[in-house]
Amino acid sequence: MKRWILVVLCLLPVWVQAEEVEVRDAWVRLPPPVADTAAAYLRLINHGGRELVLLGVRANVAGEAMFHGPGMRPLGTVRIPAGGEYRFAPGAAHVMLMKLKQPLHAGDSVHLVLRRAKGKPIQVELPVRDMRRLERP
Ligand SMILES: [Cu+2]
Repeated sequence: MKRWILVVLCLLPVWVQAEEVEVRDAWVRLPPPVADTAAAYLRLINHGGRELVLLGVRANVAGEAMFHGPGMRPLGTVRIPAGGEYRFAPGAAHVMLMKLKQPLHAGDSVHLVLRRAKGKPIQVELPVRDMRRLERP
């Protein structure tokens, strides 16, 4: 019985973090073959009771990554109010992946690490999607 309680306590911090921030609609747009940049999109929903502040981002496939607003304007921090959400979406804010280390292919998986002002970083897996294929009639 005691052992079970211990297991539950060990799992709790991970569970709390997972419940606090929900990630949806996460994907990377397949860039043209010659490009060394790509854009990543995702929705972050803050179910927690306090503001979520993101200070930066890293990606396994990119030498550099940062938050961009519309028109490629760098965003220092991203703030998501308690109970609110933030959308990185085409035509709006996005996560800019720069200095790509390798060519991306549709179906590849990209790993993002979002650094928070407080608490553990948020880890996200994003599939690479070829929008040209989807937009074709
Ligand atoms: Cu950009």
